[in-house]
Amino acid sequence: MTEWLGLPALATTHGGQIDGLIGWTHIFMLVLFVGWGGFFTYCLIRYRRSRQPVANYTGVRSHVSNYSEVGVAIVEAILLLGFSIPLWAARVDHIPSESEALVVEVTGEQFAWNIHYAGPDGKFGKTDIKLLDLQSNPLGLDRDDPAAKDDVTTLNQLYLPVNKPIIIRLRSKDVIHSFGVPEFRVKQDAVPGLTIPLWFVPNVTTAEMRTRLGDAEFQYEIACAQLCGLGHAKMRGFVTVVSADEFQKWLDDKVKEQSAPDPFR
Ligand SMILES: [Cu+2]
Repeated sequence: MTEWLGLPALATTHGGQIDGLIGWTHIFMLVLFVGWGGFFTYCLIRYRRSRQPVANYTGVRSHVSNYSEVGVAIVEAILLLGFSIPLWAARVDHIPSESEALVVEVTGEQFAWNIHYAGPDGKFGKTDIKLLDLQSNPLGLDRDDPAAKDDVTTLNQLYLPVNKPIIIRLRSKDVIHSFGVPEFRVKQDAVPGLTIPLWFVPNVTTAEMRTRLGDAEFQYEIACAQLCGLGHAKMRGFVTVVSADEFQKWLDDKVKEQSAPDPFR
């Protein structure tokens, strides 16, 4: 219904509502544009100098402009109260419970996305700034913490199961970044010192999207949506949406790979 907007393909359950709102706002703005434009043109011609050489001291007597302004205000109130606020409330107020969702911590830094999964125990291990190492341990994860043993971290690779609520806990290590995935219709600033949750339900796997778009190379991309420094344009992450089974297998493999004792320690 909103194809005429030319938005990126849609891949989350709530995205249709956002597109609908964008669509209605465009239609309404078009009506306003034509209305005001027409009125402006009418005034230019009707009150041109040759026809109206002397100012009219009584002014407009009709109330049409009052009524039309009230009409505009009503439509705006409907868009705001009927569409925008409920949609916003669903994003920020009705976050699904963590037991039925997958929680992933995403930490932005100049210029990469660090992804952190809690692993099979569902508990995120402790992190400590003293353990931070840009190459080997960019999150400062304390592998001696029992909860950290099965944690999985990746750089710029976010794997997600399809049709499951995903809660992202968004953070930043340095400056303000912004986590944006256009196909998911989500965008949220990552602010140093804050942990900001955002959630969505991806409903199209990467493979399905590749067939749908006829593009075998297609990737969901995390684009940093705040100018965050010189490497901002390179700050890309990739999201791979897979079936629940494939996700489990990927996670198990990663757990095995990353919890193996480090021979260099
Ligand atoms: Cu950034």
